[in-house]
Order: sequence, then structure tokens, then C-alpha cells
Amino acid sequence: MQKKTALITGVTGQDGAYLSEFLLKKGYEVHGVKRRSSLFNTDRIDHLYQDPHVDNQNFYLHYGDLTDSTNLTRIIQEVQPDEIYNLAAMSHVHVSFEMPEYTANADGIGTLRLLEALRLLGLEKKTRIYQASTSELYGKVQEVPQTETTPFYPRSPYAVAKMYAYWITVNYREAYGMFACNGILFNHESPIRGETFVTRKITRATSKIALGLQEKIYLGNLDAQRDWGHAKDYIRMMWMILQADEPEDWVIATNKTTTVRDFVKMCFAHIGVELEFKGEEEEEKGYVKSCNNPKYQLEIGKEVIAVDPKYYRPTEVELLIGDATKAKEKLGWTPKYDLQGLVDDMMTSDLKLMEKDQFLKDGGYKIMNYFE
Ligand code: NDP
Ligand code: GDR
Repeated sequence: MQKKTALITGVTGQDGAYLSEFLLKKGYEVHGVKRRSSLFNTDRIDHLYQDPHVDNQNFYLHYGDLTDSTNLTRIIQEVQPDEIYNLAAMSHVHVSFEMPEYTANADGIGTLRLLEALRLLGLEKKTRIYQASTSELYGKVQEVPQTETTPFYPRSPYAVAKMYAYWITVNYREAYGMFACNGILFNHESPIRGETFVTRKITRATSKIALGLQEKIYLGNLDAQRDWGHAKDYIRMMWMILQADEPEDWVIATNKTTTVRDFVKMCFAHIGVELEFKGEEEEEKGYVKSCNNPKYQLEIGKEVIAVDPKYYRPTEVELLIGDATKAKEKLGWTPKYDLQGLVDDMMTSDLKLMEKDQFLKDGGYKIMNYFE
């Protein structure tokens, strides 16, 4: 069988890294679009890097940006991909309130640029395209659990931009017969999740607190409820969506929802610590109630969680819970991780990472300051 070629935008991100690894294992030739930055930004894919001077290379990186259509058109022309996975985005909901215009440009119009490039290059019948749509489209609760037919009510500049991307994908499918699909993915996390998303912020900080490297965690809305899955399960579904017989839109979720507060409790439970929460809203705090792990000596009554309203969003998405029945029944998707498995995976990884920091600190290592 002829080797398939995939182009991944957002290859340096959480999903881009897992998807690259997955497709390479399937025998694909994988091309990724990465942004130029003043420091290396390829940590998550460095293990996949191949020396361009050796034979049989099957992983390539191209400089590019979703805000530059000439560059995207040239890359697509060079690569002639069978499949495009559009994962690139300014993906932080809170930051989108600070950068609404850029978010609209990259996350909304960026998708149009890719679709239009395929049409201009005459690839609309050859190349299948996956659009990274999101449960943030549901926003203000209309119905639960959310399915492919639940109405959208976006609550952030990020979600509004993604709503444009969703519909332009549907429109190009209907107008030009393109194999263009939306995966409406609910939150998915992993040990390589960006450090400012709430789950990773919590697993990193819990690990640091366990090792005496940090005192407490400041969080925003502890009542927000999310349907959290593991990124490894979700990227598999991205590929399945493009192998389907017909181009369609799909919800990917676990059908379970958990508050941020309960996620924190699960992370502390992983290190043998039980927490109790007291107080309301901005005054709420989390304290150590018991500590059953001799390795991590946390004082009973120690305050480890506090609320800082600066993490509140101008408009919040309070409750997400998705129903992935269609994906399960029609494509046979079954997730391998549940929430406990996800917490264990993230905590194990972050504890290891922070133990390295602790080792360096104990050894008297100080971070180099170039300006001293
Ligand atoms: P990340 O934030 O980890 O990765 C985003 C990627 O997009 C990075 O590679 C980033 O590059 C790149 N990027 C950002 N802006 C641009 C731009 N203007 N041009 C080119 N590349 C750009 O996100 P995830 O991997 O978590 O998510 C992947 C996609 O799925 C995103 O579109 C996100 O919105 C969407 N999504 C994610 C969900 C989740 O829970 N993870 C759920 C639903 C949808 P750099 O590394 O240089 O910053
Ligand atoms: P989300 O993820 O906005 O759902 O978007 P995030 O982890 O940022 O927030 C989840 C919920 O936790 C609450 N929260 C906090 N969030 C952050 N980041 N930091 C905090 O300190 C904090 N405290 C409480 C938030 O208010 C929110 O309710 C993610 C991204 O990956 C999007 O790109 C993707 O589309 C959606 O998931 C599905």
C-alpha cells in the first residue's frame, strides 16, 4: 500500500505531538507546521526529530503560521497531503479575552486559509481535513449531555473564533464536496498538557507542594465542571474521523463531569493527602485534613489551596459533559483511560519532573541568570 502523507498544524502542541507519534507508527509520512520562535519550541516532538541528512526520513517540519495564507498555500503545494489535521490555535480561553483579534485571525480565519488553499491548489477532492473544534462551542448550558445536535452558545473570543472555524468547515464540505470534518473534542489532558491549563497547573503545583518546593496553589473558579479525558485517546479518534466512509462532525467525550475542586482532591489523594475545603467563593480555601504517606510530610491544617479572582473569566462556561455515543457506535471508539487513570498518569509524570528540580536544588544548583 502507498504511504500516506499527513500535514499537522500545531505540531508542537500537546495533540500535535501525540498525533505525530501515532501517525508515524501507522507508517505515515508526517509534515508539521511550526512557528518561528526565539527559543526552541519543539520540546514535545524532539524525540521524533530525524536528521535530514539520513535516508528514509518520514518526519519533516516547516516554518509556518495560520495567519499567513501565502506560506500555508506553499507548504500544502509542496507536501500534497492526503490528510490535514488543523490543530494550530491560540488555545487558551482566558488569554483570548486579552487577545481577541489575534485569536479570531489564527483560530477562525486560519481555518478558512487552509480550506481555501486546498481549493486553489485543486486538492479539494484529494485531501481530507480535520478541524479541531471544541466543547467550548456549547458555552452557556442549553442541554446536557451535549451531543452533535446541541445548539452552540459561545462564551469567549476563543469559542466565537472556533465557531467560525466550525461552520466554514461545514460550509466547504457542503459547497465543494470536500472531506472536511469537525471533531468536537471535550477537554483532554496529559503529562504534556500546557502548564497554564487548570489540570496541569494543579498536577505540577501538587507535586511541588509534596516535595516542599511550593507553599500553595492559587486558582480561579473551583465550581467549574469539565468532562476531562486523556489526549492519547482523543488523537486516535482524530485519525478515525478521517478514515470514516463519510465526512461528518463528531463529539468526543467521556460522559462524566467533575468540578475543578474535585480534580484538586484527586491529585492530593494521589500523594496520600486528604483535603477539606472551607469558605465561600473568593474566600474558599483548601486545607490538609490528613496525610497518610510518610514520603510527603504535609502538616495537618496547612493551607494549600486559595482562590485568586484574577483567574476568573469575564464570562465562564460552567458545565460541560459530552455524549460520544455516535463516535462509539459508528466508529467503534473506546477510550482506554478514565479520570483516575489520567490523574495518575499526570501526577506520576509531574512528581518525577519535580523530583529532578528538588535534586538540583539540594545539590546547590542555581538557575543561571544571564544578566548577573
Ligand atoms: P496547544 O496549545 O498545546 O497547541 C497549540 C498549537 O498551535 C501549538 O503547536 C502552537 O505553537 C500552535 N499555534 C498557535 N498559534 C499558531 C499560529 N498562529 N500559527 C501556527 N501555529 C500556531 O493545544 P492542544 O494541543 O491542547 O489543542 C490542539 C487543538 O485542539 C487546538 O486548536 C485547540 O484549540 C483544540 N482543542 C483542544 C482541546 C483540549 O482539551 N486540549 C479540546 C478541544 C479543542 P507553539 O508551540 O509555537 O505555541
Ligand atoms: P478550558 O481549560 O477553558 O476548559 O479550555 P482550562 O483548563 O483553562 O480551564 C478549565 C476550567 O477551570 C477553571 N479554572 C482555571 N483555569 C485555569 N486555566 N487556571 C486556573 O487557575 C483556574 N482555576 C479555575 C476555568 O475557569 C475553567 O472553567 C480548554 C482548552 O484546551 C481549549 O483550547 C479547549 O477548546 C477546551 O479546553 C475544550
